[in-house]
Amino acid sequence: MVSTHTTIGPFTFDNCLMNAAGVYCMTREELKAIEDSAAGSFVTKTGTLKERAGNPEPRYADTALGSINSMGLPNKGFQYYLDYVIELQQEPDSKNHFLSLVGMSPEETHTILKAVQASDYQGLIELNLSCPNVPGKPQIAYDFETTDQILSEVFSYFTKPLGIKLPPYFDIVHFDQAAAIFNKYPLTFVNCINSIGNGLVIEDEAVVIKPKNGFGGLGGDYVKPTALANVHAFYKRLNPSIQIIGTGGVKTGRDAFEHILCGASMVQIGTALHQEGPEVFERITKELKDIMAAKGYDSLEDFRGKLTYID
Ligand code: IRO
Repeated sequence: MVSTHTTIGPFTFDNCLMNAAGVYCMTREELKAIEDSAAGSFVTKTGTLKERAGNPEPRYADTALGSINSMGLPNKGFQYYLDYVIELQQEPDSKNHFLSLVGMSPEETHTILKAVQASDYQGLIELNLSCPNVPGKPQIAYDFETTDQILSEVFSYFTKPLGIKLPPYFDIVHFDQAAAIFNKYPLTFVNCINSIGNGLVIEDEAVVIKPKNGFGGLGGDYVKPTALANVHAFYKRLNPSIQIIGTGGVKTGRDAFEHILCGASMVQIGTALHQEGPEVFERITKELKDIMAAKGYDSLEDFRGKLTYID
């Protein structure tokens, strides 16, 4: 009776929960484990034009309140992930997928997207405009002019369903300015949020990750209120044709429920998936369904975006 079925653009998903890019998605083996789990979909590790080794280890640490990472965009090159999602889409019972991509420059991004446009891939694309961890490369979507330029160019040739992964914004004016840019383009979705960039976690007298003297992207409990604010801010500002994927601080069914209440159509799990493995999807799906059943909700449509305010 209670269903967590959802849709993004023209695609349907039996479950609204899936991995967040970067977690459990580096290799075919990891992606297959998500495909075979209770998750409704998977997103690949962000693929660049060429394979990358990423930053020196240790570069990911679980902490009491979440995680910190400075992976530095290690990946097998976009073609590896493109080949795998094309292979899977030929299987009859395959889920629909998200291919995460970005270039090390706008030119590289266009080279990659033109290859994806020309390929047989029929699924969704998530353009990552928010990696906080490549030394010398700022988070693209904090630069509104560059973001506008990239999207303008992308949509001059790209016609497949594409969304963008956003960094968290922290100012109402920035929500307004970013939304005004995104509303100019036929985006299928925005995904809020990537990690909160450049935090610093200390144990005893030392940092816990090696790159950038310990600075890294925060995930988990630290980020949930910021994630919910971004989901809801964009839900309220974007054209209704642009759906929201909610990511940040989801470790229980209640957390997923809150993301949906703020307007999310799909909910991604990063830190908790890293800590628990793919079985996390079964647990959180059950917790979400229990909350829905207790409230008399049969589907996500019954409560999506219906956050109430104090008069
Ligand atoms: O360091 C990473 O690989 C990384 C990426 I591309 C990202 O988008 N977000 C993140 O926290 N880490």
